Amino acid sequence: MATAGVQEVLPPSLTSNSPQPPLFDGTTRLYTSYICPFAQRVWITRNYKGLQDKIELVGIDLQNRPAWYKEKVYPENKVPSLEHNGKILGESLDLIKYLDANFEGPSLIPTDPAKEEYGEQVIAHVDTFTKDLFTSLKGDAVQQASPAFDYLENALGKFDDGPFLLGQFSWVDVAYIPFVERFQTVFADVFKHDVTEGRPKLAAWIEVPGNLFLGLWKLH
Ligand SMILES: N[C@@H](CCC(=O)N[C@@H](CS)C(=O)NCC(=O)O)C(=O)O
Repeated sequence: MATAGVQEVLPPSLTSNSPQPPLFDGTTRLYTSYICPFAQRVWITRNYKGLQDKIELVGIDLQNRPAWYKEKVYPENKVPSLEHNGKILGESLDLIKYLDANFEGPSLIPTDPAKEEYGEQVIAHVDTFTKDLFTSLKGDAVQQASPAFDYLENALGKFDDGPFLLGQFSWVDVAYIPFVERFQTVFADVFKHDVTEGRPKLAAWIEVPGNLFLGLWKLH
């Protein structure tokens, strides 16, 4: 894995006062917020594939967004977005696949049809998963979040050729890990609850990608 242990100096996040970087000058840019879990999916993909020198990070301060971002770059006004080949593309899950298909580096999409199919199924669940976790915070969080974490524990048992959701590391792990890492921290800090307790596969899974990738967004 190309990126373990590499610490990148992150460019400062641009604010409403910041001039717009050149657009469509041939540079590939990932417009991002370093703390956004959706954007982190694409950031992980970029780094896993070893594309740090090919894709420039442009940090955006979401609390004090530059007007040019919505007006000139990405009308949806969200991060992440990717500037590539004269176009701006969005949506984190689409961008993982786009980077995988259009750039060099190890692939994140398995070729085994059984893994491909199961991957699509687990990806189709990710929005429900994150919604359920956010909703749980409004009630008895530990109890209400339990089925979501059980879902992952169960999914992790499907392939046994590695600790990841499809056995081998894939885009499915990338889709989940920024959210799981966050909720694990919130549950530990706020509710004094370890979400990996009684979930050995989840514990092993969090440890591996966690060690590999958490450094990406804990540097600033
Ligand atoms: N479905 C989008 C969601 C992206 C998203 O909601 N990003 C948040 C930051 S974490 C954002 O840009 N929010 C700004 C806004 O909604 O105005 C994706 O997967 O890329």
